[in-house]
Amino acid sequence: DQEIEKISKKLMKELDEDRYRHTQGVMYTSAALAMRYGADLKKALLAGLLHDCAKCIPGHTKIKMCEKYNLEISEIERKNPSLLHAKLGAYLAKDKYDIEDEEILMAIRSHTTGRPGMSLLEKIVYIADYMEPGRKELPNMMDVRHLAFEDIDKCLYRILRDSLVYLKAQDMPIDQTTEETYQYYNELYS
Ligand code: DGI
Ligand code: FE
Ligand code: FE
Ligand code: FE
Repeated sequence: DQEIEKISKKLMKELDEDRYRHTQGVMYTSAALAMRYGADLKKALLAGLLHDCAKCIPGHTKIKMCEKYNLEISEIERKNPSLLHAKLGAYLAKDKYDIEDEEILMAIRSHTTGRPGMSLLEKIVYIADYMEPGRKELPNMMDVRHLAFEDIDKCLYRILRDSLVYLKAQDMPIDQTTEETYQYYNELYS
């Protein structure tokens, strides 16, 4: 596909080698999940490809850019500017990569913290980000990869839960949206 090729080339200049490989992994994993669940294949490819487009921008530059583009920065984001790569990525996907589709932009925006009431495409990108083949082999990975094709909502809940446990164990500050997303899906699927 021409658009995918063009964006890939551009991304190769913005990302380091590992991150580029990761985004290719997320792109194809998103496509596989889109096939399984009947989501729009092209949207899944584009959202997966672009989800981390702002990841390799230095922290202080991320903050500057968010201020310039009037993207809100929470206390926790100011302390952990890495979290900003999701909303900044959605902004850049539109501004620099000419993505107009709101579903794709939302999937990029919500891929780090999740969001209560995620669309199918958002779930796909969130899950693909976690389980693409290049990801570190966490102990739960076999289960997550199996569940992803068995029951997407159970899989999403499993990742949200494991991630929150991990963040708390590491004593990392929890973003409000991360917490709200977990609570929302905990009531639905626990
Ligand atoms: O960008 P990726 O590494 O591919 O993946 P991602 O965008 O899902 O980011 C994962 C990182 O984000 C992981 O190291 C945990 C962190 N994270 C997610 N939610 C929160 C968080 N970190 C903090 N401090 N608080 C959160 O709520
Ligand atoms: Fe990310
Ligand atoms: Fe993630
Ligand atoms: Fe990622």
